[in-house]
Amino acid sequence: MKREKVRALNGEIHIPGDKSISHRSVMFGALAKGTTTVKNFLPGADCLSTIDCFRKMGVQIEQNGSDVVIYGKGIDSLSEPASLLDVGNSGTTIRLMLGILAGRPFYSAVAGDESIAKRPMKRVTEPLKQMGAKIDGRAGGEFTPLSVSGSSLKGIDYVSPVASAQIKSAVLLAGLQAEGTTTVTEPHKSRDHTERMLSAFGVELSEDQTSVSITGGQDLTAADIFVPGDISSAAFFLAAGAMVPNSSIVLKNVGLNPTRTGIIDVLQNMGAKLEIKSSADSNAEPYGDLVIETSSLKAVEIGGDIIPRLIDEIPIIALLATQAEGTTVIKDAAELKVKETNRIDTVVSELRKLGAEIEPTEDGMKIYGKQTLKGGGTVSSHGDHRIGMMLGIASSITVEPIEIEQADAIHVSYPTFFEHLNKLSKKS
Ligand code: SPQ
Repeated sequence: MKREKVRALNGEIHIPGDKSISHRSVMFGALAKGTTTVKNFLPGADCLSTIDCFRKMGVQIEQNGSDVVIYGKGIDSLSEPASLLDVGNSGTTIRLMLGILAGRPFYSAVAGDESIAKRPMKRVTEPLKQMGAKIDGRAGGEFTPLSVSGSSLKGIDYVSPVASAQIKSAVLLAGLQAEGTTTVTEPHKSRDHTERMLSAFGVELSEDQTSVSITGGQDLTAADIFVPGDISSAAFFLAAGAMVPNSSIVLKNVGLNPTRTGIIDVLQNMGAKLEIKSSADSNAEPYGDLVIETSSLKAVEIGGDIIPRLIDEIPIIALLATQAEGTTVIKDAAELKVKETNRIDTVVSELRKLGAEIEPTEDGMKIYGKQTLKGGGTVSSHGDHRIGMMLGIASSITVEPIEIEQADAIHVSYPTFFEHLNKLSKKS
């Protein structure tokens, strides 16, 4: 796909539903008793994989664009899938689903695409095995394909070495089916959509800073869910609005859960003209409208407990940093190495192709600003949606047009991304 510089970005867009919340709405709706309705569901490839997997376990799910209805009959009604549960590119689907499958009394086999086959699974299969799960796979359960023979589980007190909502959620979902209480403690608090949505489905949890506990044997009751816009998708347009001259963009209904708003803190620290217009709440998830204008930006240092609050935004923050005065340092972000791609390597290699001065470090990167990005060549998403969208935004500021290979990867989380970018763009 060939993309070229734009003169300005102006107008208003509705950011599609949050990916993390959309996955959970289908999973918890499938475990609940009763009819769950979901509005503003994200019909991206990852969330459609989740729907497909639960249909294979006998759950009736109707999906019409961003409207979904799940006819739940309770967790005990899930049935043995007759074929492989294919999660596509979705780490959230496989890791959360493993927590559910671990306690179901049937056999299942789970796998995904080439990227999933490289992503570490022991971070989830190990604690699940400690609870009594029977899971096998390549390298002793580290890599897909994985097989799960459901068994009876017992609660554990798990101290996770990394802040990860996928680990926390998998253990809690197994804990829901386990005897006794299960507690997960993290080094820093990760996104808490599982906790908020389980509460909306009537499950009791107790939380204490970086720990959360659940007692097994609780039933989920169907709920009506409105999914706020995904702040990780909005982040691309927040960055674009701040970097492209003569711009002013309104982003409607963006999720503002404090475990996800690190990008807002970073933009404000960089000096961006960013305003939060209004805010509301749905199923305990806050959201609001954001307004961003062209801004002069300064470098920042990012590390510590803000990292889980913006982990998926680091590719776009790296691009932003090329347009900021000074040197931006991102540290404590080694988790980037085990995402859809090694996002330290792919961000550095693709931004260098555009002419950026950027260095990888063991746990992050250093970006030198302020630079003119020349562009003019071919870059690739490497099959990673967030790299594809970062490059899409980069093309709006490069001097020469750029060719983006594997741009289709964006369908995982934001199928209408280029449509929205074109709608806002004034070409020179
Ligand atoms: O689902 P997947 O493929 O893992 O997606 C990513 C993304 O960029 O969209 C990660 F690559 O988001 C994760 C996120 O990084 C989604 C997620 C969740 O919904 O629970 C949690 C984060 O991952 P982790 O490993 O910190 O739990």
